[in-house]
Amino acid sequence: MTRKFFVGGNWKMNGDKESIDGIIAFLNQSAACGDVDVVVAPPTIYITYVKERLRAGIEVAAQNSYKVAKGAFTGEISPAMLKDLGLKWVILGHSERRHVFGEKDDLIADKAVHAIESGLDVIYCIGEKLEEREAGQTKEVNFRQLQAIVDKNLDWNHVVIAYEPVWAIGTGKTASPEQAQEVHGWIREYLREKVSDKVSNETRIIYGGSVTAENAAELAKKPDIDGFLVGGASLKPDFVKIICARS
Ligand code: G2H
Repeated sequence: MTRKFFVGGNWKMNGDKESIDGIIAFLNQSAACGDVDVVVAPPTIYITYVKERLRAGIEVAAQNSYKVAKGAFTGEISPAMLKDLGLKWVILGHSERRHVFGEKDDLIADKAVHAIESGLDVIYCIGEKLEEREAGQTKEVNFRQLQAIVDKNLDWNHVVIAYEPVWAIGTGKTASPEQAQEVHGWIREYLREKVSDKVSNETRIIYGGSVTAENAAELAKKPDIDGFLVGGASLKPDFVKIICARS
């Protein structure tokens, strides 16, 4: 089964117009390399600025969206608004949303359902904390986070799963290719058991957590690693090497 390689750049709460111009310049100048989906997620306020300047072939994602289309929800944005701007993707359930802002599985699953019903594709993030890994709970935690959307019976054609072990995020401690592959394999088997062979075979499972130009190629060789969600390194020209990691 060949799944199209997917590389997302999650800029988190970083950037201003000047630095974003620099990122757009290296992205727009990069040569296409192979069959790869490239999606960047700027801070919400810069989405239009980025979208108007990026070359065709690079999509823009939001870093979050709410579970309803409109209403009295100060500070939130809806999938309908993202669609209105011409966006196709949203990141949901990122560990910073889960652990800094206290988002729970139910809310994230509701957001995923609403985003897909509204016409967006979802990068659905899951991952265990260090203490959970050390307590032998890696499988349990990732399966619980996954089950939240399995329960919703959603259209899996519109989901990319990002496995991001929290202990590897922004710490410089990347999961080894073997550690990442082990969990990606578990996730794929879980999808086979709980959803279907088709969804298990076709859903892209990408890795996130201190991915760099140096470690991307080895990670990309693993059979169940279908791409990356990249934070810090997506702000630098080396991001282009990560996009090309499988080429
Ligand atoms: C994980 C990742 C991007 P970083 O959060 O989603 O960030 O590559 O900086 O660890």
